[in-house]
Order: sequence, then C-alpha cells, then structure tokens
Amino acid sequence: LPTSTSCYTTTNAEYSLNGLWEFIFLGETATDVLPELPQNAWEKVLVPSAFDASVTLPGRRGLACYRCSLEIPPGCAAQLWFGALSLWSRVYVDGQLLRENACGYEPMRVSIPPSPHSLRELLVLVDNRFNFEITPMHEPYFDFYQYGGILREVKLRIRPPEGPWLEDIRVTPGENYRSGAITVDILVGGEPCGKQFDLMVIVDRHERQFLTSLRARTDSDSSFRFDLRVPSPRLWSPQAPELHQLKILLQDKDGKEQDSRLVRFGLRRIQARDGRLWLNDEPLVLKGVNRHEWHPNYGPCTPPSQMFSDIQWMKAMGCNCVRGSHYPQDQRFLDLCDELGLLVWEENLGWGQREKTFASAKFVEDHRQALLSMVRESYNHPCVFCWGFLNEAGTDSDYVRPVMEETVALLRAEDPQRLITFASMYAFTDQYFDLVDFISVNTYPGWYGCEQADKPLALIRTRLEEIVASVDERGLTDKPVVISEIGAEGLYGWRDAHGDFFTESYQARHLKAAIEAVLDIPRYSGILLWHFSDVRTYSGGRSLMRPRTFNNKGTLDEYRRPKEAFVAVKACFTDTTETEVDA
Ligand code: ADA
Repeated sequence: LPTSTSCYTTTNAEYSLNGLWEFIFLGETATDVLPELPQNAWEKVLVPSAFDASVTLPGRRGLACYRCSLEIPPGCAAQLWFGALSLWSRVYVDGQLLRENACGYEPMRVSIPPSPHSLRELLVLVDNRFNFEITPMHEPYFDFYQYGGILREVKLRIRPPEGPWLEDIRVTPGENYRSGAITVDILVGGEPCGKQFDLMVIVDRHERQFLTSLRARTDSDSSFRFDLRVPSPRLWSPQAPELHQLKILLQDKDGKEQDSRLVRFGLRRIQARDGRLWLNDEPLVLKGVNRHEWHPNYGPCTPPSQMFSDIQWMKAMGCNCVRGSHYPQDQRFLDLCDELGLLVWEENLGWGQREKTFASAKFVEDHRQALLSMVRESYNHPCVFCWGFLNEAGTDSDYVRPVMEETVALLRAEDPQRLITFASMYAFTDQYFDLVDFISVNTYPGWYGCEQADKPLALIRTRLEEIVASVDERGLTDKPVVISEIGAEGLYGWRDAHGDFFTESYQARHLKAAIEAVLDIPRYSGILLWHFSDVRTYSGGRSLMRPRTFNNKGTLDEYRRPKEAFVAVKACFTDTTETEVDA
C-alpha cells in the first residue's frame, strides 16, 4: 500500500499507488491557496474511488485533500501518472505545486523534480464544485452525475538517476499491415548525460534488434521513427483479437539496461470510404451500445472485475462495439477490449456545450489539452477505432467552427490511422458533417416529443430514412452514417399489459424497431444504442424526465439485471430468436 513506502527503492520502475491514502474533506474551503491542513481528523480512503459515492459523503460537493508518502531514490526524477482526477485538481510534492487540472477525465503525467531526500509527501487537492471560471469543461446540466475524487489508478514511475529514458512509444500499423509492417515512434526524454546509449527492440519474443545509437545529447527530448516488420503477423478484429507486442530497450555500451518499455498493439486497418466503414478491408457494421463507467456500488470507479463482466454482457448481447460516452476511457477497460475483442469509440469529455462555453478561452485550451492526453494514452490500443469529441455540441451554429476545425486538424495530426467523428443531435441542420470521416447522429424518435403520436414506434423507421436521405441530399454520399444514440426508457420490473412508455416491453419493441431499420437500410454503417445499463444522473431540470434521477434507458438496470430490451437486442444483433436470458 502506498502509505508503506519501503518498497520504493529501485530506479527505472513503475509502481501502482492504488491503495489506502490519507483523506480529509474540507468542504467549502476556497481553492486559491493551499489551505492550512489540520494535524488530526485525517481518515483512510481507498484510491481510486469517488468520495461523493462513498458511504460517508454521498452526493457531497466541496474541496478534499488526499495524501500519501513516496520513497524516491535521492537524486532521481520521477513521474506521477493519474488516470483521472475529477473535477478540478492540484498536485503538490513536498508543498510545491506541480500541476493543476480542470478537465476531469484527462489522464495526466506530472514530473517530480529530484531531491536529496528519499521520503517525499504527495498531496492531491480535488474539488467537485461547479465553477464555470475554474472548470468550464464541466456543467451541472450534464445528463450523468459528475463525481469528485481520484477516480482512476495512480502510478509512480521512477526515472534513472540521469537521462535518457523512454517517454513515449507509438506503434502505427502501416499500409502493408497484413504483412506485419509497422511504424514505431519513440520519444526519448531526460536531461543530457554525456554517455552513449543504444535503442534496441524485441518484437514479440524474437531476437533483440539494434535500432540506433543515441549520441551524447544536448537537448532534453528527441524523437525517433523506425519502420519495422512483425515476423509472424496476425490481424486484430473483434472476432479474432490477436495482439502483438514489442519491447523497446535503452542500454548503455556495456549492455546495461537504462530503461525499457513493453507495448502491446494490434495489426488492423480501419477506413471510411465509399459511404461505408471497413475493418481490414471488409465492410464493418457497428452493433453496440453507449456505456458510462458507472455502478451503484462504485460510482464512476468500477473495478476490473466489473469492467470484465460488462464486456461479457455486451458480447453476450451480440455487440462488436462500445461508445465510451462521454469521456476518455480507463486504460484497464481498453486493455480488456483489446484482448476480448470489442471496438471502442473513445471521446473526450463533453455534453451539450453551447455558446457561453465555446467563448471561454480556458475551455478551448482545456479541450485541446484533454484531446492530446487522450490520444497519447490510448494510441496503442487496437480496440480504439475512432476519436470522438464534444457530444451534442451546438453544431448547427457558427460559433463552434473554430473549435471544430482545430479539433479535427489536431486529431488528424496526432493520429493518421484512426477515424474521426462527433455525435450530433442535429441530423438535418448540422454544419460540420463534411469535416469528419463518418457521420454520427443521436436521435430519439418514438421517445422525446412523440407523446401525441398514435403509433410512436412507427416514427422510428421514418426518421431513420429521413436522416440518410438528408445526408445524401447535402452531397455527403461518400460519408458512412452511424446512429450513435437511440433509445427509450424502460423501468426495470415495470411490466404492464398496456405496454406503454416506461414499460420494459415498450423499450424492447423500440430498440428492436430501431435495430431492424438500421440493419435494413443499406446507407447505415451501424447503430449504438442508448444505453448499456441504467445510470445515475441529476434531479435539477430533468427530474420529471428522469424517474429515480436515473437515465433508465439501459438494456440492463444499474445492477446489470437484464430487461426485456436485452433479450430483444440480443436477438436482433445475433440474428437468433432466443427468448430466454441465457447470458
Ligand atoms: C443525449 C445525450 C445522452 C443522454 C441522452 C438521453 O443524446 O447524448 O448523454 O442524455 O440524450 O437519454 O436523453
């Protein structure tokens, strides 16, 4: 556990800091300066977790402080890696402010400068209050509960006493990916250190190969690019999720290892062309769900066992894809999707932001930074097939144009191989469909606004036909179209002979109609249902549309108990006629 630090004695290693930390809830305290911290009243808290999903502070908002000690060999630099700190955070080591973050789900690296002392104090301030000036990314009107805390893993990377070290490695499948062609980009970090080092690689478990020598260095960061070939290539797909790995080593002239990193990757190609999606040159139809990382027992910090069973549920339902709505994904979830074979749409934090938010320079910068971090952390996961951004922003208007254009340019520059999209709520009036690789539409026919309709379910197919007709009328015939959200609320256990709104059977018939239409209309390349499981949201303005203050559009309820919808979706996605829940 991180509070017992005696194991942190070797250099060039990575340690998990998950475990019990010291914690204090400071409530209304201001965040502008490091507050005076009491000597007593510290409790133990498990990291990762959300303090406002805990037994003692459910639903509380305010400032909280987390503390643990680190042992870093004297003179060594180190790096902290945070999976997610939400909503706002500051990281201090030995009282020195090292980093502030306001993006919530942004994975973050923080460099710790060397010190002559080995015992160091790590202090993390976290605030989950909404304050537009400080956290313009977050708004209380989002349709999912936003929690506070150290929500994901924390790691400590000890650097070698002197540079260089391996900062980042990106593996990109090449044009000839089928024959194992990859491009490897290596970023070497660290202060100059006079000596010579060799960069070596081991592909899968083959012989160690020499890549290049690093001369005595005068700068602090250098990048290198190599074209390599995987000797016995196997393609990655959801049906056959084959993975390869490479180990990059930095060694000195006597062969002594200075640093090393193992990277897993997959050989696959994803494309959007001729109005269709293609995976490994075969047509791809997305069948999937949107998924919030959430469970009543853990809030937004689901453990790997829960992630694993969520993936089992999705696969049992016949899904080949999941949209990680609406923020970057936990790296452990992506690892599982790599291995178990589930395509992932990863997107940055966003929900319905409008003019006020786009006018904030801080928002624009935070958004840019969050995109860079998301791509950097998730680059090597073959399961991630596209980058999404800013769910349901004001894309029928002009004021979003600079951010939309910059976002697409940034993602294209950072990653030449993945597709780019955003989920739009403006099927007929969106102004930005031409920017992206495939068009994604969130639409709720047969639910919102259909109260007066005689046959609300009949609206579904009509709307879905109108959407693709409108896209094609605008001359976007080469762009694949995906329904990125569609659904209706079904309250678990609410079975009623009338089969009206909110019953399990209405929801099941609704999703069946939607899936059948999408799979039948050739212009569609897939459907992502809203939603995987029921999820907590806010009361506020939506209370009367959100029984229990939950978004109840899950095919499973929040405890993963299947509704009738699950059976219906499974039958449509797997083309079977099973009526029993047998997953
Ligand atoms: C939107 C939004 C989702 C959810 C959904 C709903 O399209 O993107 O996060 O709020 O609507 O249930 O209304």
